Amino acid sequence: MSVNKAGQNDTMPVVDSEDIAQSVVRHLQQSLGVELDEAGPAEYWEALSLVVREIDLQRIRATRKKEREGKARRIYYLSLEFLVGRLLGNNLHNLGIFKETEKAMAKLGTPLVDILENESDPSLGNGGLGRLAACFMDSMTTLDMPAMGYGINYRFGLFRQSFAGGKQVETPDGWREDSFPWGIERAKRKQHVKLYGLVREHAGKAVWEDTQEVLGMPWDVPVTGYGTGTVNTLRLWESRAAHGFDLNSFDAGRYQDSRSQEISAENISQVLYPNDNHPAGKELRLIQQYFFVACSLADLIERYKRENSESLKNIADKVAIQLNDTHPAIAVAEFMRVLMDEENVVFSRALEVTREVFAYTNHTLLPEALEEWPQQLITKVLPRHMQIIHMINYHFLHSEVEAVWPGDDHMKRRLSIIEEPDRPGDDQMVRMAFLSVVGSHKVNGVAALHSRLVQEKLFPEFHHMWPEKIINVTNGVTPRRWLDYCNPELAALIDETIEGDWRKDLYKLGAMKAYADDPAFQKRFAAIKHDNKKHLAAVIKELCDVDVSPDAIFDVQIKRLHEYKRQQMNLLHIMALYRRLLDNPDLDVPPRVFIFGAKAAPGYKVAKTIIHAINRVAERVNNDRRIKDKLKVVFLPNYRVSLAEKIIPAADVSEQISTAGFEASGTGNMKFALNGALTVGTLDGANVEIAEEVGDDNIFIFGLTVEQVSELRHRGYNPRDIYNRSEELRSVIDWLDSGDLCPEEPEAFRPLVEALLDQGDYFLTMADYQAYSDAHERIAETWKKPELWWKMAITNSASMGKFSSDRSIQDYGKAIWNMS
Ligand code: GL9
Repeated sequence: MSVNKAGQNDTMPVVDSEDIAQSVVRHLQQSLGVELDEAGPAEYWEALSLVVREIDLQRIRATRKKEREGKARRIYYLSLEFLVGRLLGNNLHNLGIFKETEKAMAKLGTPLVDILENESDPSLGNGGLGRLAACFMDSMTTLDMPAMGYGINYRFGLFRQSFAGGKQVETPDGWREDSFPWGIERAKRKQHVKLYGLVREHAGKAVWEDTQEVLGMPWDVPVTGYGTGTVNTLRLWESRAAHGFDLNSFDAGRYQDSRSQEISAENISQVLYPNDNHPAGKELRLIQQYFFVACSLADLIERYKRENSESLKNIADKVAIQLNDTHPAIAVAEFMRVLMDEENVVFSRALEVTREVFAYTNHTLLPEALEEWPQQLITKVLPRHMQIIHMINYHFLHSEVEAVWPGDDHMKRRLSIIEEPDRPGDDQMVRMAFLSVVGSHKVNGVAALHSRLVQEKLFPEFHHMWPEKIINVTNGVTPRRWLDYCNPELAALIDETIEGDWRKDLYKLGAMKAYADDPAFQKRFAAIKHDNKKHLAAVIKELCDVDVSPDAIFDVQIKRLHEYKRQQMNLLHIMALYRRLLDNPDLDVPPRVFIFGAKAAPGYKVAKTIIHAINRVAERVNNDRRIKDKLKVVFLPNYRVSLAEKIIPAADVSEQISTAGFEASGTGNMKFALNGALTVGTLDGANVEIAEEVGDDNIFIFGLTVEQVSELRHRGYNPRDIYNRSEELRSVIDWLDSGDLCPEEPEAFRPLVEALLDQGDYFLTMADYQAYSDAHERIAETWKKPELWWKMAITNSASMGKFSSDRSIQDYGKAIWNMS
């Protein structure tokens, strides 16, 4: 019997490789009906997942029992996205049985690494916001908080991306067609959701009737924590037709109708909308939002009643609900509806309770990202909710706004949850962010700078009315997935070097600073990076068929493709480097590999143009022998969590180059620094705090600050002036525009050129270009001094204590959820 690293406690039977091997064989034969000699890595993956699931389920029962007996407030995290990534390897790490499982599988003759590659990523999110939700579930569980995540079990996650002639092609991600042993259907907890219909008054009470009904079936995914017996649940709802066929219409002529009704009910959980920082505005999306909110609130209220009392008047003592962005904002109206219509609570008390229960996290300042729904649409789909929103708005404007700005109708119009139309007759829009602020006791931004801008620019009037309401909780990432699991060699080196378990307390990494200068330690740190780069080089070869050397600088930008993130600035600089090398092939510069990974929203034209342009430049550069391998460019297709896990440990340089004021936080920035990459970045989002933690000497900061951005806009800015002045920029933009890179479609890159030169360069790519290029010069100079480079890299990793999602969750606990 071996003792596990995670210090398993009494709820965890100690398991060794022999136990694991036996359980795997048992599941192969008895659960899957596969003989040992028929089993390949895919069968082993499934059997091993069932072994882990068995442990998870045992612990879930123990956790629930403990929670029922405990007095603690439960946290419900409502999110349309949970980008959980692959679960088997991560769960093995969290349970502390990774090493024993490696041995077990070696005995059975198939290496664990090969087995783990058989899991498809559940891509139930678009990017940072969804991944944050997954990191938070990991941390809440690790911290033994009674917590539950609620979301949607999409049949199709984020689309799969491939390239044709360098252009993005999207195909559906039918991830559940592969088996998903982690999801457990819980029919006993199904819910019924009403939609459409009308509101009538019966005996002075509003009654919502003539509705259509949809069934919500919960799928539970266990969430393991690290070094604890606690296993929490992520409950994902799937929609189904409530009654199968409508029997009344089940006659020959109307058969078609009854089928189509069933299909439309199931459509609700069919597909994740692929938008980043831009709402789709579709009726089905509103229905998705309401569907999962209604199921989740009904479910948590049922639990509250089972465990506490039939009356909901003290529910806030036991329940905290966090809204992950405005996507679940309709929950405010739904909770009010349940309290008023089903529990007979009067309006004013219902609003008090709602505010005590709810809190809202804002994740973006982009004006186009702030969700608004036409009043008419809400009235059609959710007539009672629209009435309730009017009631909330009336109370808010006429007693709360009135108290602060008496008689000020202008202010009432500005702050109204229901926007006045610009022109009479236009649709009135419901501002979901305002509903969220008004319905919550706390609102938080996701990095210090972002939260300040939320207070000062986004919601200044709310901040004036309620100076305590808007606060900051800086994002974080789980060190379990983003160091322990994805970079095991570095994790082992750290274990050998410092005292205590950094997996549970990331500040402990600070002790590594003492080794930043140590040549022996530097050598080992650098060797691990080199090893990781070799692995990534093999992945690049496989996916892009490009040879890259692990001795080159690996410079990485992986994130959604968006103009504010400025992949186009990176591209312009690469094109310039290439031209410099063509002018002088013996230029004394370190060899560099620029690595991209990004999906563009299918309807976002300029973003797709940028992908196309990067791919075309890559093709040209990679096939040019004149530059002697000093420059390579690769765009890895289908960027997703499992690819990030391979890229991040291998990065030397982390590109975090958004226009200041646009990236709310970023979380990739934290993952890179944790794994010893140096950041080239603007003073935006959490970069500001990363710079504070690592010190100005250990990061390459460049570019305009938030203040300078608004000053420049104010003064008036013409990107053409910069184009005219800069020979280098002119030459690369003209090249892009010349048709040379895409002869079969010479206008292909026009939308990008226009955005940069003719449409005002809203994201100030031209304005920041020179500073960016200079920062890269500094990077190249630093690379030439390895002792300095590795000192900086080690210092970065050692300084990431603050950016553990455990710290974020503790902040939420104290400042928002009132946990002792
Ligand atoms: C985002 C912000 O843009 C990021 O800066 C932030 O780190 C994350 C998490 O707080 O939230 N908001 C947002 O809409 N997205 C974010 O990543 N977009 C996606 O998730 C696609």
